[in-house]
Amino acid sequence: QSEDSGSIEGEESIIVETDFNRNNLRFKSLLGEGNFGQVWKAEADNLAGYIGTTRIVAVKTERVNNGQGGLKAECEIMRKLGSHSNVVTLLGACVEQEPHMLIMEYAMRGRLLSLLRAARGVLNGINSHPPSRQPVMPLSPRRLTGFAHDIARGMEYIAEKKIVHRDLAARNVLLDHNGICKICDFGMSIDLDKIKASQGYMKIPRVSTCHTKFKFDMTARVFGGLKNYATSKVRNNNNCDNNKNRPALPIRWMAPEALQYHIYSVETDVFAFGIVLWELATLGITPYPTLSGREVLRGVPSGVRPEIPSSCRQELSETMKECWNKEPSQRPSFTDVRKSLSRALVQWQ
Ligand code: ACK
Repeated sequence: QSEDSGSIEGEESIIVETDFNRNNLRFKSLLGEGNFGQVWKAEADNLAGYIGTTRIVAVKTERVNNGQGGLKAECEIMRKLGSHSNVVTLLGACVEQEPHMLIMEYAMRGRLLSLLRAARGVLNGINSHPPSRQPVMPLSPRRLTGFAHDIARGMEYIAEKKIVHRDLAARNVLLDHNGICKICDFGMSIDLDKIKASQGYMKIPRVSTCHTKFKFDMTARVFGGLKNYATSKVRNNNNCDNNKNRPALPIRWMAPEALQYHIYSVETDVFAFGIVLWELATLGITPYPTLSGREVLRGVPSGVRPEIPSSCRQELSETMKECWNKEPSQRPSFTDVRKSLSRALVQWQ
C-alpha cells in the first residue's frame, strides 16, 4: 500500500465532524471542477478524531450561488452512509459556515470512466473525458466483471440504507489504490426515510450537474401507499449539455418511469446499474451513441435500449437486460445482481 493512498481500510466507524477546522487543510492540487465547484487533493490534520495524524484526502468545495441543493444535503446523505469499502467515505465537513466543503476519502486512481476510455485509447474526440490519472492498463473481462461486482456491492449497501443515488454512472465511480470501485457523488441522492418522516413531501436537491435548461421542481411526493418512491418534476425535457459536455440530467442512464413520470426508487438505480454494465462492456462509450437526448427521452419509455455488443459475456448481457425491464418490480435487486456476479467471478477461478 502506497503512503499516498489515503486509505481508510480497516476502520469501522467514522466520526464526521461537520465543523472541521479548515486551517487543518492544506490544498495540494486541483483534481477537477464542474458546475458544483471543485475537487482538490489535500492534506488534512487531526481528521475524524485522529489527533496528531495527517491524511491525504479529496476536498469538494462548493461554488457560492451555484443555485443547487448544496453540499449540506450531500453531507447528510454521506454521513448516513458511513463507511463501506465500495462507497466513498465522508471523513469530515465544513458545512456550518460558508463556503461549504466535504472532506472525503481520496481514491487514488480517479474515475472509472476515464480508466475505461484510457484502456480503449480514447482520450480525445466526442467521447473525450479528462485522461485517467493512471497509465493505460489492459482490462480483462474478469477485471470488468470484478468492477461490476464492486459497484453492485456498493449499491446493495446504499439501497439498504434507503438512499436512492439517482446519478449512478461510470463517471461517478472512483477507483482506489487497490483498483477497488467506490461509488461517489451523492449530490442528486435522496433519503427515502426522510420522505416518509416528512409525510410524503421533501426537498429534492437540484441536479449536481445542472446547467441552465433543466430545473427540478424542489418538491417530491411519495405516491399514495408506495413508500419507496419519490417523484420530482423536470420542467424542460431537452437534452442539454453543459460546458463540460456532460448532460445536465443523466437522461441516458434514466429508467422509463423516471423519464416519463419522474419517479425515482431503488429500481431506477438498478436500471442505471444496467447502463453502467453496458459502459463496462463498451469501455466507456456514451449510451445510445446514435441518438439525441430527445430521442432517448422518447425512445426509452417505448422500449428502446442500448445495443449490447456481441462480444459481451452472457452473464453481463443477461443482467443488463434484466435491469432494463420496463416494469420496475421485475428488475433484480442489487443483492440478486451482486450474487450472480459473484458466482460468475468464482467460476472464472
Ligand atoms: O478522474 P478524476 O481525477 O477523479 O477527476 C475527477 C475530479 O475529481 C472531479 O470530480 C476527482 N475526484 C472526485 N472525488 C474524488 C475522490 N474522493 N478521490 C479522488 N479523486 C476524486 C475525479
